[in-house]
Amino acid sequence: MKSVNTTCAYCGVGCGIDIDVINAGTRSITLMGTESHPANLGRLCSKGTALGDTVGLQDRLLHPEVNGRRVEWNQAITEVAGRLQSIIAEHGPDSVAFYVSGQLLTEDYYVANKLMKGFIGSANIDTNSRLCMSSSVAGHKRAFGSDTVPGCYEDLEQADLIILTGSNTAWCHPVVYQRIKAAKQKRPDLLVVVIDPRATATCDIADMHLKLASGTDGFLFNGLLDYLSKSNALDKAFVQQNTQGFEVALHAARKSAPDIQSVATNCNLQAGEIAAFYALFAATEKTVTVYSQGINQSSSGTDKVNAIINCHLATGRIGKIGQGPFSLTGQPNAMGGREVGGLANQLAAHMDFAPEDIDRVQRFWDSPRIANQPGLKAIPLFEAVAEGKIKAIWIMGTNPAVSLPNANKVVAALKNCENVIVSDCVRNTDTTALADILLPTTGWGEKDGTVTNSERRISRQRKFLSAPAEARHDWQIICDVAGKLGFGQAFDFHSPHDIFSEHAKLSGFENHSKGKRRDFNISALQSLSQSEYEALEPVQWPVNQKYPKGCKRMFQNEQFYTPSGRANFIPISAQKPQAATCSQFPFILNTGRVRDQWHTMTRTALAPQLNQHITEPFCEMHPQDAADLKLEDRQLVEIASRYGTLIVRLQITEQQQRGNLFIPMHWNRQFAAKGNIGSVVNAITDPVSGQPESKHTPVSIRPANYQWHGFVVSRKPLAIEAESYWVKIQGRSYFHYEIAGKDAVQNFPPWFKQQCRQMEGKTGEWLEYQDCTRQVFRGAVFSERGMLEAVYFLGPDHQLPDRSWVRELFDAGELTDSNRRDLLAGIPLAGGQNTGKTVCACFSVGENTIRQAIKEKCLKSIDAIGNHLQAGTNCGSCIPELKQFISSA
Ligand SMILES: Nc1nc2c(c(=O)[nH]1)N[C@H]1C(S)=C(S)[C@@H](COP(=O)(O)OP(=O)(O)OC[C@H]3O[C@@H](n4cnc5c(=O)[nH]c(N)nc54)[C@H](O)[C@@H]3O)O[C@H]1N2
Ligand SMILES: Nc1nc2c(c(=O)[nH]1)N[C@H]1C(S)=C(S)[C@@H](COP(=O)(O)OP(=O)(O)OC[C@H]3O[C@@H](n4cnc5c(=O)[nH]c(N)nc54)[C@H](O)[C@@H]3O)O[C@H]1N2
Ligand code: SF4
Ligand SMILES: [Mo]
Repeated sequence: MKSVNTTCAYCGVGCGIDIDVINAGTRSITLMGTESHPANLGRLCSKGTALGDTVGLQDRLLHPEVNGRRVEWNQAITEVAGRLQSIIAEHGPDSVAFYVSGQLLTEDYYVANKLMKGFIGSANIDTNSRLCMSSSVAGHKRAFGSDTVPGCYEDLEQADLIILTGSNTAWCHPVVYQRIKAAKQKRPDLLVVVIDPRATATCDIADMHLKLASGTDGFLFNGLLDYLSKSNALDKAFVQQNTQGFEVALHAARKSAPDIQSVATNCNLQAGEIAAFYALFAATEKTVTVYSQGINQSSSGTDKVNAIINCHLATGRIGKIGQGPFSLTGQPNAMGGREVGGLANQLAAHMDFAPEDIDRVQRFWDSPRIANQPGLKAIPLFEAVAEGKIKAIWIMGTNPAVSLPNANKVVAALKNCENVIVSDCVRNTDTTALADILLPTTGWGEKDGTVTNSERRISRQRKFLSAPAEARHDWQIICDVAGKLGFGQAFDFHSPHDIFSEHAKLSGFENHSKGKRRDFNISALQSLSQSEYEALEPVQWPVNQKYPKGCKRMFQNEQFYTPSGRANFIPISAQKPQAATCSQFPFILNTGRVRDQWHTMTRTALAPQLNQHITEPFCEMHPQDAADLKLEDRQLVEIASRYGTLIVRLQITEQQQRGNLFIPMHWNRQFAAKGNIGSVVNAITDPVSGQPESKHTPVSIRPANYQWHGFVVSRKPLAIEAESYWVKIQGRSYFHYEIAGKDAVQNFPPWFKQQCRQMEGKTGEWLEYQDCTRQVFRGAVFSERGMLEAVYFLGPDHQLPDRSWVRELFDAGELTDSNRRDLLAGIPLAGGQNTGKTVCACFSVGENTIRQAIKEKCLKSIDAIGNHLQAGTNCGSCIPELKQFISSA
């Protein structure tokens, strides 16, 4: 058995993974982190570890469909090209659009961009990176004249101070977090400051947590710039020789942050904690400031990025070991997408719409026409679909019906549009439900190509499984459509290698002249042979004559990509978020991620062990706010904004600050009745980058009144449309549903019984328990073979038995008589164990098991828990929770 080395399908850390295919027929694999990959050095997080459970064929889109009918590929391609062609002929190139994704491989992305901009001749191609990295891109370009991430992961290990702002690193970039944590353990002098309106798992390693008011980082960093100047902490020589615009920026900073007290007022922090943070920054040369969506997803995200960069330029802390601003990218190929020009305001190879760039790219592509101005960014692009100005949209590798703000409007727009083309590897998503044409793509493990991680490192994704049924590679589908449109010659690519070579060549094309150099240059890779491309080792761009082996750190020579070669200070007038709370919508809704799910769950929800840590969409709220509104922990609540509503379970926690709520972004119509976060999030955007403010929506919250609550566990999936609240959770041998109903509880069993009758067979058996006065109902169905097939538990409120032991009965096989009695009693009377919510996803260890072991065996450390139960010994993501259990014991 030969291992295949590839890169993880998920986050921008870009971990290397070694795969062993156990059985290609059943698609069974084992995997481990690649020891030699510079991003992870053998580590993986819970999501990477569970990738093997996501490569099955369950839920895959396997055949092309047009208007709901299965068709041959040739017909699907003809249909796509035909529709595009006739719309373009009648309404011009700007009447069609592509909406693509940072989860496409660079090669897929390159041809999509080339087709739209260079051959269709419109720049109406935008990407979900608009919702993710576009403020960072815009901030980099304003400061450096290029979209350059200066540093590398090693800088985090070499720093003396790491500031994590707007980043829940522990859950979203877990392997980077593990590296920071390991460095801190080795060298306790390495200090970590977390800046976040809520306490997160990342705070576990924080020496200081600034729990600032939502959206106020601009004030904090403007105040820091002023402080650095007043306390003589500037690198004056660097500022003078390598930058421009310092005085104006300082003046602007002082205007919005005249003193620490005013920063404290705006950020709702103590003056003392701000002073301590400023003093730490001023005193620590080796400082890295890491930022992610808490900064980018804001109506002034670009300004916040520049407020941070300003402080690094003022202290000369950039391009040096252990120093620099560091934008952590989200998706596996967020960076690759920027390199090929996937955003509507970029061209290709880090070129823009300057006349000489347009000319250069057109000559290189030898294209008949080329877009000569930026296209529509994601939010206005979907508005144009709603208005009927865009008449055909091709969506690839993203799920906008869930992930765009004001998603109800997006859904309505796509419903109205007659030409919605969706390329996806998964059959049922909220977006595929709206498609007129469905194109089945290969997925992770079946495709070949490259991705670029947060530290500019290009790694190969390699295929280890064959494409199932009729699935095709994204690049092939795009090239086929291009061919049908008459552009066959320019899209005559036979492999990802062909495309990569052209992409690499373009990056070096006329990229030498002084003052006009571009940062992105991988021209040294343009002549790789097919086998060299196959064997390509992870390498950080630029990779050119000067850096044939790649380059760890940019700006070491203190030269930037502006015409003058100097970096720009940007004057920032700090802004509060655009939408303010009001009496109707008095709470601020913050949204983001949880540890074990990836975005809209199309893949992570297939992995049973990733569905156990957090099973339902929830809303975090401060205890005092909950007390004021008389809301109870775990009750169902309705959240409403100007845009829409959703229903989630309340989670009362001190981690939240007063007036703020937090709901994860993941759940949608495939997994929950009313959990789609996009339907409430406001579509307000940053004026420079166009990135939506997904972290700040004014909302209201009230109890969602249900007559009864319950849960069902079944060996087979059930249809439960009858109930107005449901959440679906997939386990290894069962499907678990949380449900609640508004009408009489007696109405519940019919649909359930109907479906169970088939499971029962002829000689199966029903057990039922009814207590009409207490409104408690339980039931179980056993098959002819005595196997437990389905159970339900209903009650008048959400205080129901623990689910873990019930689910374990499904894994157990045949049940004993006492198991049966337990089921009716609603508790494990004898012998059974409530392991509780799964905390360690890697080894499936539950909360109750851990708490019990801590108590009974007097476990006092993470190591002791690890030795005893294995929990926390693989990816380590659960360690913050384990610590809480120890301290509460
Ligand atoms: N488990 C998991 N990991 C992922 C992903 C996933 O879906 N699941 N997605 C990947 C992708 S595409 C991305 S973009 C990254 C995102 O990675 P992160 O940006 O780390 O993740 P988020 O949870 O979106 O938001 C980060 C934090 O910003 C905080 N925040 C909100 N408002 C503010 C503010 O005004 N100021 C500050 N300083 N902080 C604020 C939130 O409370 C939250 O804790 O994660 C990647 N990794
Ligand atoms: N409220 C709120 N909304 C947010 C955010 C937030 O923090 N809060 N974050 C935003 C951010 S940062 C991001 S990145 C977006 C992510 O949002 P999306 O991009 O919409 O989320 P995904 O679930 O990753 O969607 C990827 C889709 O591509 C499919 N897919 C996987 N592999 C392939 C492939 O190889 N080819 C093709 N064609 N399809 C494939 C998957 O099945 C899935 O349907 O969400 C944004 N929306
Ligand atoms: S840290 Fe990111 S890239 Fe690494 S294994 Fe986890 S999800 Fe995959
Ligand atoms: Mo993202």
